[in-house]
Amino acid sequence: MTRRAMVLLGGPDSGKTNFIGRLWSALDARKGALVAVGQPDDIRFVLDTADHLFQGHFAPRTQVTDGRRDFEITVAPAAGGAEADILLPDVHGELWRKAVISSEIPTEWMNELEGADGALLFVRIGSDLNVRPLDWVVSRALLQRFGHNEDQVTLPTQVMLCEMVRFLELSLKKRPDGTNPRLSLVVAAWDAVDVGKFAQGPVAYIKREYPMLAGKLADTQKLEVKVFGLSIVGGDLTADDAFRAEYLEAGMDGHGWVATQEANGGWQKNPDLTLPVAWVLGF
Ligand SMILES: Nc1nc2c(ncn2[C@@H]2O[C@H](COP(=O)(O)OP(=O)(O)O)[C@@H](O)[C@H]2O)c(=O)[nH]1
Ligand SMILES: [Mg+2]
Repeated sequence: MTRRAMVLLGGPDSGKTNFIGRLWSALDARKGALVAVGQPDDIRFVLDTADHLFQGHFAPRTQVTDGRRDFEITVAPAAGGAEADILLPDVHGELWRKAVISSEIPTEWMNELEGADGALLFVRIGSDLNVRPLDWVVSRALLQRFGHNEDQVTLPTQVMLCEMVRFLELSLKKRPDGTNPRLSLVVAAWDAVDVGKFAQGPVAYIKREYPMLAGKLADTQKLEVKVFGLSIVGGDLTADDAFRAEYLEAGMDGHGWVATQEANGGWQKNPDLTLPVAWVLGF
């Protein structure tokens, strides 16, 4: 069997853990492009997250001390075909942030990055922890100046995202067919945008909010990139009581979607939450 590792990265509070929990439920429900083959070994944290979602709550933020947890599972294309073992390490966003500030990736993650041929990069609408863009030159100078005192640096989110993309360019390996590694850029909490922004799509959102990241991704010769909007249950369980009541009534199945771009350029909600992973695998 092919072992296909991919990395999951993004800043703190960007939606990574909730996605992993929801992804497991979607793989297990066997209705998407990608289905689970058997039961993974140790997925207690994934089940915990899924449980929170079942009960109508987003999973609470991961504690820094948790460090890293892996979700490892065998998947196959629903249409039939070769199985793949995928490894999705959920590294706490704070640890990525520190790695970017110090320009040093722990050896253990470096091995993970070098063994992977794809990645999912998360940003989230409305995160309190999104740090507004600063001038790149100023940010660079800040990084150099405070590089050894990492807790004092407020790293602008887009500087961090660009550095993460640079890590990926440097370390991901080619796909088994010799083509460039794939990166799904996932804009989480896409249910939080209004109809007009939804129609413009997450690519336009990235260009507007993170122009430097958009530029970096447009220029890269080393990665194949696709952008998705994501809503893990189709609405906001924290702030929207009417939505939460309807969700609790109907259950999680059928809730949640991925926004994908159609051939005509328009954006559609697709109920298949496995798509960002299936695309990275090429399934
Ligand atoms: N409205 C909405 N909020 C979300 C969604 N996904 C995540 N969130 C919010 O984002 C917070 C952080 O998500 P989490 O998965 O813990 O992020 P992580 O720190 O990257 O693992 C959650 O507590 C939710 O409040 C979504 O699809 N829709
Ligand atoms: Mg987390």
